[in-house]
Amino acid sequence: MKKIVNNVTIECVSGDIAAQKDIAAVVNAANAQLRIGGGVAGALHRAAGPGLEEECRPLAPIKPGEAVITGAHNLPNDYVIHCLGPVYGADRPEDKLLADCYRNALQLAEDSKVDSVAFPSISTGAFGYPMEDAAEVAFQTVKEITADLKQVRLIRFVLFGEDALEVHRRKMEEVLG
Ligand code: AR6
Repeated sequence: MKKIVNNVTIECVSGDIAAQKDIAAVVNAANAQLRIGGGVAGALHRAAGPGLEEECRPLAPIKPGEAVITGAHNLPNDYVIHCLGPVYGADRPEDKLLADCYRNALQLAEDSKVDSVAFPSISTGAFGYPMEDAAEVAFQTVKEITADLKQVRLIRFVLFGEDALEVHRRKMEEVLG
């Protein structure tokens, strides 16, 4: 499913964030220490190899809502953008912190002249953010920012499984029309 807003294509697919061969920058749902973890952080670090953790070490720790950019090592991309999402119910206000993740990640992509970015559904795994609410924040934030993007022309949401894809499809229709 695709929408075009201000000349930026926004799409949802189901798949693995570590296998997005045609995308310049993939976003990591990171931990504060930027170490290998479970979920997205596990998949990306395993596929990237140990060089990614090494490059991350001097950049850590990061705070909820922050993002940093590194090379992609053995991943089929040019960059990894690491975002620390809010822990639902603990880092507040969670909607603002989650929006900061998307905004800061896209700003780093712009600064690095990246034309395509793939996001996972940040905070909706180990960090417990209800997916429907998180998807609303994600699409609203992306919608608002499209007018300012000069480099990024494709934003892909890579969802883990058909249920997650369906939630995002519905929300995308609601928010982006
Ligand atoms: N590709 C795409 N989406 C995935 C993948 C994948 N390979 N694996 C899981 N998801 P999470 P968080 C989905 O837990 O909630 C880590 O251990 C998953 O179903 O990766 O931000 C870090 O070390 C969920 O919908 O990220 C941190 O400590 C979404 O991606 C903490 O978890 C995010 O799940 C970050 O928690």
